[in-house]
Order: sequence, then C-alpha cells, then structure tokens
Amino acid sequence: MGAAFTREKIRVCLKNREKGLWVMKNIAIGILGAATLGLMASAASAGTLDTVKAKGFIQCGVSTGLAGFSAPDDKGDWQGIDADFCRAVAAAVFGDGTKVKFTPLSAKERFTALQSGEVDILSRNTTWTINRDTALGLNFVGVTYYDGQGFMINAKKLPGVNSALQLSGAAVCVQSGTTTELNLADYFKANKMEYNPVVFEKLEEVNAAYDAGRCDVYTTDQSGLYGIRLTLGSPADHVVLPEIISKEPLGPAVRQGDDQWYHIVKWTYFALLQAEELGITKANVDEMKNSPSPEIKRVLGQEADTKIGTDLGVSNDWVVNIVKAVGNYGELFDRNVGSGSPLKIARGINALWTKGGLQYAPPIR
Ligand SMILES: N[C@@H](CCC(=O)N[C@@H](CS)C(=O)NCC(=O)O)C(=O)O
Repeated sequence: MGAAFTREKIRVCLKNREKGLWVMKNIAIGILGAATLGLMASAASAGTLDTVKAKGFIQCGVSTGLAGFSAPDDKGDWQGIDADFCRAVAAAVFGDGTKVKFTPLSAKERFTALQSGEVDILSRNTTWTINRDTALGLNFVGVTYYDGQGFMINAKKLPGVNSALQLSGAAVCVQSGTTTELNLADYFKANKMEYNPVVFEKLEEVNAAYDAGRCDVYTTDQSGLYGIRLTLGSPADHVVLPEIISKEPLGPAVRQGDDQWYHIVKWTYFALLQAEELGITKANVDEMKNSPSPEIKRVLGQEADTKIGTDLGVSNDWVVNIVKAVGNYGELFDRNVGSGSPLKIARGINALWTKGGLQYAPPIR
C-alpha cells in the first residue's frame, strides 16, 4: 500500500514470552525444577478462603489502568468490570463488596503475582489460553468479556487505510507479555506482510509512543483500543480497523490447587449472569426475595433449609449480597463499558444466551 510508514529506529525490547518469564522469575527466587514449582503453587494456594477471611479482604490483581476494565478514578477508587468482579467476590464472601484491595499489575507481572500468593484473584483483562491454564498453574473461572484483537490507526496520518491488510511495513506498538504480541506475529506471517514491532512493558509507554506518532498502528484487545483511544490527545483522529484477528476470552483466574476458592470465584461469575437472566437487579433484589418464582427464591437463598451458599462456603444469601454490591452482569457491563459508560461498547457476543449471545450460566440449584 502507499501509506508512508514511520521508519524511525525501533526500540525493540526483549520479547518476554510468558513461559520464559515464569521460569526466570522462579529461578530468581531460588526455586529449582518444575516439580518443585508445582508443589509451591499448591502450598501457596491451599485454603484461600480461610486466609482471605483471616485478613478481612480480598487482594485483587488488576491492570495499571485500562478504562472500562480496571482504572482508578479521580478519587483513586478502582472502576471497571474487572475491579467490580472482585467486589462481587468480596460481597459473596463477606457480604460487603468494599472488602477488596487492588494491586496494579503490568502484563508481565500478573501471573507471578497470582502464583506467589501476592494476589488472591487475577481480574485483569487476561485471555484464557491453554498455556496459562496448564503450564502457568492457573485456573480460569470463565469468560467475563469475550473479546478479540484489533488494530487502531491515526486516520489523519494514514488516510485511505481502512483494513489491517494494508498495514504491511507498518511500525506496530504492542505491550510485552501479552497474547497480543504473539497473535500479531501470526497475523502478519499468515498474510505475508512485514512489520516492525515497537514493544514496551508499561502501558503508559505504549500509549505515549503511539500518541507521539512513533508507531503507525496500536494493537491490543479491541475493548482495550476503545478505552485507550479516550486517553489520546485527539481521540476523534483515531479509528479502529474492522479486522478481529484472534479470540481473546477475558476472564478472572485463581491459582490451581484450591477447589473451594475456585468454586467461589467461578460461581460468583455465574451468579452475576443468572441474576441478569432472572431480572434481578441492584434496585429490585430485596423485593425479589419475595418473588412467587421458585427459581428466583432458590437463587436468592430464600428456600427453607437451603444450602445453596453454605455448600459453597459462603452464606445462603450470597447472590443477594453480590447483586446489592455491584448489580447483575448486564448492569456491570453497561455501567463500565456499555451504554452507560464513555466506551459505549455494544453487548454483541457478550449478551446473554437468551438474547443471542455467549453468556450462559449453569443452573444454580
Ligand atoms: N488480553 C491480552 C492482553 C492483555 C493486556 O495486558 N493488554 C494491555 C494493553 S491494553 C494492558 O491491558 N495493559 C495494562 C497494563 O499493563 O496495566 C492478554 O491477556 O495477554
């Protein structure tokens, strides 16, 4: 294509593949051998519910600041789907969604923070992959946001570019330690195109480099592009290209080796979905406790002799507490990334299965 791409000397950082990082970090703290790694992971993760209860809060690993997912507001309070998800778990465990502390983590830092026990949940726009679910010793609890990788360009700088297939020769800004970096290589190779990766570890470095015109293209999860666009000098100059080049199922993860904690976090996600499906909202949840519907009564823990929460290790009104704290999944989506937010992202495939989307919870019974 005819676009004049920047030919500036590119600062190419070490490509820290996740696996390499994982091994290096653990060597650094004196752990020898993969078997030992596994044992350490289990030791760090057993009894998370008890540890969390003893300390009185959940330590939640989030991003360093990605609008809509996890970013501090003017008062320093963390906002976004991922931050609210941790509040939902706190509401399930403590009956109080405020019992959370947040740890900002870069893409590279996030997995070791969870493995080492520094955080109890990783809730940070993280893609569920086989490598992370196996070799990295994590358990993903579900997909709180179905995403895909996209590209953003400055349309003023590259007039006439309306497809990623026109990007051969471009300098592409990308963050290290992400699936983004790997998919980018696959996509350009598969389409026999050249590119110059401009790789940084910190989000603010990627954003600044792109905003200053050091790269022609910004690539990350499409939802991330919409959030990042809002932070640029003149957002209206930037367009997100139509191609989605990968599947990025984003969701919270916990350490392997602690089934009880895994179940609490997983069923918190399902409870958010089930509440939306049943029309239970932050505003009507108390009223809904007296609903004539046996299903609503059951989900809200109002059946006689119920063990709907205690079997999980929490109180029977755990779903009431979740919805009171953050609303249902639809409310959480709209407020943070959807129509009630500056991002205005459509529900799309993140709609409930009853509305043609992929969000589906197994029965709470
Ligand atoms: N979903 C991808 C990308 C996640 C990712 O870290 N994206 C960057 C660019 S939007 C980000 O969120 N950075 C935030 C930060 O480092 O604080 C993954 O799991 O690897």
